[in-house]
Amino acid sequence: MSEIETKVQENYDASKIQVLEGLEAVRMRPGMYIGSTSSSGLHHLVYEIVDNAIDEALAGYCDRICVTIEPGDVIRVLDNGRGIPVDIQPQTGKPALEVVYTVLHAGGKFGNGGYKVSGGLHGVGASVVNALSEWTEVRVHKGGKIYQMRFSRGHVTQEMTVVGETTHTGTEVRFKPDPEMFEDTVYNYNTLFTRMREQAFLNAGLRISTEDLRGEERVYDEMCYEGGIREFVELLNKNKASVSGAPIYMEGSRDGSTAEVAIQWNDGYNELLVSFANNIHTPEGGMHETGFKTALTYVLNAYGKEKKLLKDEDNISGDDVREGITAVISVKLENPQFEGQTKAKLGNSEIRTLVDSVVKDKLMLFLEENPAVGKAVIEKALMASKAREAARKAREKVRRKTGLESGQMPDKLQDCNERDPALCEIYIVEGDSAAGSAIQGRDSRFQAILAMWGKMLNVEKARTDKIVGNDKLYPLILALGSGIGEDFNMEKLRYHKIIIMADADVDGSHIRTLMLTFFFRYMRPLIENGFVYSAVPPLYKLTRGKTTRVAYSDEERDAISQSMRADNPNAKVDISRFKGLGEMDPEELWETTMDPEKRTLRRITLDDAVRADQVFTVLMGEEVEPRREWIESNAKYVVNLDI
Ligand code: TSJ
Repeated sequence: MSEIETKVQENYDASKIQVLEGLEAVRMRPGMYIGSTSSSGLHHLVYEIVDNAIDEALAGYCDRICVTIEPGDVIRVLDNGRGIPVDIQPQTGKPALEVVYTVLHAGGKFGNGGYKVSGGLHGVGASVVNALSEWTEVRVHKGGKIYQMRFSRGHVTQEMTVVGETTHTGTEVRFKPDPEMFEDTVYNYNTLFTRMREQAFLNAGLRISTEDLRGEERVYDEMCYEGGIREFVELLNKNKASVSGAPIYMEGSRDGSTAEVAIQWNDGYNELLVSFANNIHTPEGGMHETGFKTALTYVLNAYGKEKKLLKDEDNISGDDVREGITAVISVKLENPQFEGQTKAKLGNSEIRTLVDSVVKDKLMLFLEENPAVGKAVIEKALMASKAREAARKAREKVRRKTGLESGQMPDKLQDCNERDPALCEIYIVEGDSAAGSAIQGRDSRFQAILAMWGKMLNVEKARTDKIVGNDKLYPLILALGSGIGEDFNMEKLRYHKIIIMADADVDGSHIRTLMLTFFFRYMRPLIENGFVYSAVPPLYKLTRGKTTRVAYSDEERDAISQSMRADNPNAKVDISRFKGLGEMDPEELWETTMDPEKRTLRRITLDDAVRADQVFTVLMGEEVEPRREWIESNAKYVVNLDI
């Protein structure tokens, strides 16, 4: 309070008092204006400034924006727009430029014809950045002159001055975030780059560059996408095979709002929907997404029936039509209402109607003109629908069989005697001969063995229904007892240690990848709770006379070999490589890999599973090129997935 009073003393001009009060409020409660004073708030300052330049681009006067991180984490933003107006405003008697920078909420309220649709999370703009910066410097190129003005923590430190002449127009802003206001004032280049690239996609033809001058080497990226969100969809779908050709683009406008949608289906099974309102990401979705989904489902059902690709009784669901879809939705509207937990959900219901009608009209038209795409998409949705039905039946079958009867265990399972799941382990073993050794070598009181197939992955493709409805995984689902997917129930889990025992070679690695992918997609809580393990079988057997030892790595092999010869360096130590689990006899397997007293188990983390899922997608996908690239760059990793 006393600080404001002091300023009242200093500045007799009443309008100035108000200005100071406004920006003092920003410094008192920065979080209210920029979300937080953590790294996210720090980056938000840049977005606030860039948004102004993007508005100028939207208005059609600017096609170039440069964002630079200068040494000392000073930010510089430059555009080639008309330049912030510098004329004296009649109401305040001050240059518009000064008002923009010193009056809260002034952004966009001056000039004319400015179509204000962008805007940061809180839409407060330049004055907030000024308030939260140690210093700010603005230069405007306009009408042949260069105007400059400086500020510090919201105060004017240099009145607007002409500092030179110029032949072009544009605005240049430099600011240094105030360390008194932020927990950390170091910028992350990648964060800015990603955000700016997103903005470049959302504003077709706008050239945005990002630059980092802090390090020894200059980092520079330039983004310009003539195709706008079409190219965004292409990027998101980069390593996937399209089943619908190039991205399908639809747009339309009504009552000053516009909607743009780009979609493409790939041969995968995931749905990726990215939506924006006024260039702001809306991860919580909202009316634009709702309109899109309704229209998409409607159009594909209507089209499919009209073209006799669907039977009258077929009804493909929203989930089915969106299987494998990548979609970017971008709407621009005058008064966006952001709702939800994180204010990232669009509430304007008129936008639902707009997106709905754009997609209904334009997609129908597109499919009429591109019947091959129409057919491919309907067929895919129909497959999805059938897979979903098969999965549902498989779940039901599991549900029935794992019901009350306890004698319903699969043939391939040799169960243990113990009944308390917390004390029980199940070894999932690849191949019949390894399973045979495991069955004989195990401690049957608490160790169960489930024999699985070998080498299936080379022939199997990655359809979701082939994972879920797979006959070969069915015994596993039955043995674990917990159900899958929506029906998963931890209470019913029969073992708290699920141990994947596969060879330390490529095939073993494939098996592990499939198993982890399966657990990750359908029984994720098992991994989250740390119930899934990988057995660690030995790689080498070392023998000297009657003494035999095993090693789990090359280093250990060398160390053991040395220690076995400690008394006599010339002694002969025979080293042989275990070729596979199948070659071990039951005692060997027990002692090296299964005995809880001696074995090593590697707990599978969610990270491992995510990686496996990605590996699986790449390895099993139809696209040859990324698969080859991936194998080449990860050759070692493929062989030794988890060692
Ligand atoms: F606001 C700001 F300082 F943060 C900022 C504004 C920062 C940057 C990098 C650029 C801009 C900006 C503002 N670029 N272009 C404009 N344009 C206007 O402010 C402008 C110019 C002329 C007219 C007009 O009606 O003649 C209207 C406007 C809004």
